[in-house]
Amino acid sequence: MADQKFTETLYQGWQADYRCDEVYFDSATDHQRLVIFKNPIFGRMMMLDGVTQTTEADEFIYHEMLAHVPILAHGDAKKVLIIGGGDGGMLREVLRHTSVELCTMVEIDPSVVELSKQYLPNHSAGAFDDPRTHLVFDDGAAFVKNPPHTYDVMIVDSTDPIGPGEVLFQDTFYANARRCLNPGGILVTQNGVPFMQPDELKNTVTHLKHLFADASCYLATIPTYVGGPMAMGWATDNAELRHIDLDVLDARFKSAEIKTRYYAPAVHKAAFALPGYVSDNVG
Ligand code: AG3
Repeated sequence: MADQKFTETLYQGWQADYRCDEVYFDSATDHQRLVIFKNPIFGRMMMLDGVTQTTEADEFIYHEMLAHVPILAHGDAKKVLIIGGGDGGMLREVLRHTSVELCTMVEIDPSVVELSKQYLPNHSAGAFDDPRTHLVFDDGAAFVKNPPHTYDVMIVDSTDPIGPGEVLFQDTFYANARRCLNPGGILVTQNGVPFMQPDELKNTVTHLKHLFADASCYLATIPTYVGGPMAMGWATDNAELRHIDLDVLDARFKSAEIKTRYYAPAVHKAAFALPGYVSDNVG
């Protein structure tokens, strides 16, 4: 079994092989092929349709940066909406904020939630049982057409724009997403690795700029999203929120009393500094 491997097939011309020491699940759900296995470096990891989604070892970077950056920039987020995020890692990070009163999570594939609870229990770490959690099984693109609430922060924790995730990168989705937000609300999105997927970032930010007063992206380096830092899309009508002072973030982070391993106020600030090859795609 030791020389078994799973190959990530996201990119043409470059593949990453992950050694597999144990397979926990490998089968098609109603929406996609879902694999959960163990790798010696990354621990248990999940692939959907041949693309690495999350691993025990590096998930903290992605989840901390997509949750705490918008919530702490906002400063008073009470209602949060997550689109996707079936593994529960984003829900866990959002609910660390005691100021959050409701977190609605909309996942298209119930099997992702079920299997993550079973094989990746540290991702959700009990978050699905939190009374503030409102779990909905639906297509995120359909949900945002007629949401039951409006939200202060919306996090799109999606797959790449292939298969079920494709609609979450289209302008109708972003236009509906904007209507889900309260005034001054913030939308953040998983936007791929810009060195490898420059068009994905360009397309999203172009759409977002038509809809919001301020749109850009910020960066975080996640080892299994190979090829350089990942871009996280950022959109809001309050242009000041991208430039919050460090001492304000410091104070908010301290009073939130959250323990993190990647997020820190200085990292938050630095994440918005974009190298030229990235800012070229952001305009
Ligand atoms: N979903 C984002 C996976 C993106 C991988 N894409 C890539 N490497 N370009 C993560 C789900 C974690 N909750």
